[in-house]
Amino acid sequence: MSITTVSTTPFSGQRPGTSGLRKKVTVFQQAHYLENFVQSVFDTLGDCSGKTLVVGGDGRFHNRVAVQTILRMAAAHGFARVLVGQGGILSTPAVSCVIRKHDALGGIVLSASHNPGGPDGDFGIKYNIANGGPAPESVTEAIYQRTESIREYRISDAADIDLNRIGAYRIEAMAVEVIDSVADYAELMQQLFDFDAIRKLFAGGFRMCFDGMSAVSGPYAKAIIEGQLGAPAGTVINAEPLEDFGGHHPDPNPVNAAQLIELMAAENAPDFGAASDGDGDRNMIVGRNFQVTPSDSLAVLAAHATLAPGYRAGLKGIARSMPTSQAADRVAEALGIPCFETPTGWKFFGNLLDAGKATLCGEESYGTGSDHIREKDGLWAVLFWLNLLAASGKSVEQLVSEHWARFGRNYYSRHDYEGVDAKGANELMASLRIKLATLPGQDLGHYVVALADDFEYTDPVDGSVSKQQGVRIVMSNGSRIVFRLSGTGTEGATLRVYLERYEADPAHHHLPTQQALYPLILIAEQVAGIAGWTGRAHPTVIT
Ligand code: G16
Repeated sequence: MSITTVSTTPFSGQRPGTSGLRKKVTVFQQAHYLENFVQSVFDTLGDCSGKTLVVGGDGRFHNRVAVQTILRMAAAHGFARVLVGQGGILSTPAVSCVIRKHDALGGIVLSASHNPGGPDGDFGIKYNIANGGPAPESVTEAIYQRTESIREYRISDAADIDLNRIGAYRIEAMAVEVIDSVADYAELMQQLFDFDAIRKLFAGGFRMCFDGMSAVSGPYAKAIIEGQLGAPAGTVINAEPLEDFGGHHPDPNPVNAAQLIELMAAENAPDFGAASDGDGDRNMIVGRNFQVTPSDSLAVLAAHATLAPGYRAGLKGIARSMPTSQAADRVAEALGIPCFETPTGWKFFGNLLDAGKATLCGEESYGTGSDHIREKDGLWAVLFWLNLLAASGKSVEQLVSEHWARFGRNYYSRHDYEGVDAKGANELMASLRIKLATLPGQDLGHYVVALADDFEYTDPVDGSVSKQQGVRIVMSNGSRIVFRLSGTGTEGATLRVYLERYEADPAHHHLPTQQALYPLILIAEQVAGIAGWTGRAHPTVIT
């Protein structure tokens, strides 16, 4: 074994987006592309002697190749030890859990999350810091700057290690431990939730369907839900992680998890349905013929959190991304705790969690989590719901309807215009920004604009400022329209339009969502000229 220094030249565009660097697999397959980025991460970290690194991914195509390369480079950089998931597999929440439990310096997550996989699909890489969470912008920006000037990287010529076999290996002076992908994570879940109560629920005939979407959550859900909680075999469907996710889009929303939605709407449907995404950090919650929005899910979990053993002491605060509905704000107000509004991106929650300012966090994009780790956590949210169902004896629909009756309902929907021309999308945003100053006080339909701005966030812990995080038009009654461009797509641009209407009166809580939001949908088109700028008369995905 020996370490060589390889000359290279920078690739343009290696700036991490909302969640790491995401590109087509074919881009990552170019010689030196992955190596340049990994060396830039290591150079940003500096001396890593004596330190531990965690490496794992969602099992998508290119995962194993990338893991072996990273191991050889970590050895060349002088890490003392790397913990890698068996088969190269670790869900994103599991990486966060393992980093924290084993006091690692950080971890590398290989995933493009909910983006499709396979040779023509997407791949991604993200660095997480010692708290287990995604690196903050100061770090990702330093990594990016490094990619712009990189001239060489260092790599060992060691042979591949056997990722399938749990055990200890060595590359150069570095120890490699192939670990059970599930064990540490499952142990943490047992500390947070009442497994006995959930076991009794299943023993009493409660039926559930968990859709692993042929992605990374399957092994975790099988081990915990079927193995430890005693749900019957077959409760977890699409349980085996496949390199191309079976050709499906591993995004747990009603459009992509159509099989689950159909099952939950059928006669004799299970009591509870759930799905997770490519890397296991997102979740969708479904009752019998009843879909729960991620924003409502966060609010319901917050309102009942003390039913779960890990949260019995109560919540310190709640944090949500700006476009997420304000349902959680009402719960925070009732509990007398703060509610923080952050830009989109889980990395913005890290400081709040580390500082003990927030306990639960959530995003409209099917992400929910807490201070148990520093990533959103799909299976955690599902277990939390199971705990609530077991402790309350109520159905999903009952819990949510009662919640609306108490707090009012925030009708909510996101309209995505995927893969549109980037120039048109940027011009749409620019023209909206120009209009902002003229909007307050204007009558739009039945609404009056109270506030129109481009969301800017000052982190209450470190004072860092993030600008241009989404254009929001807030009406005098709290209803809102938010426009922003996705930071996770790999083709053209994706325009996201977020619509929210508050309804206090329980007599109006059961309208179809798109109907309830129709006046706001018309205003969004009127103000932004979406069809004109994007050439699309309709969104590609509505969630
Ligand atoms: C990532 C981020 C989330 C964000 C989501 C959508 O999720 O971690 O915080 O809400 O992308 O971001 P955008 O609207 O910019 O596409 P994931 O699950 O893809 O890692």
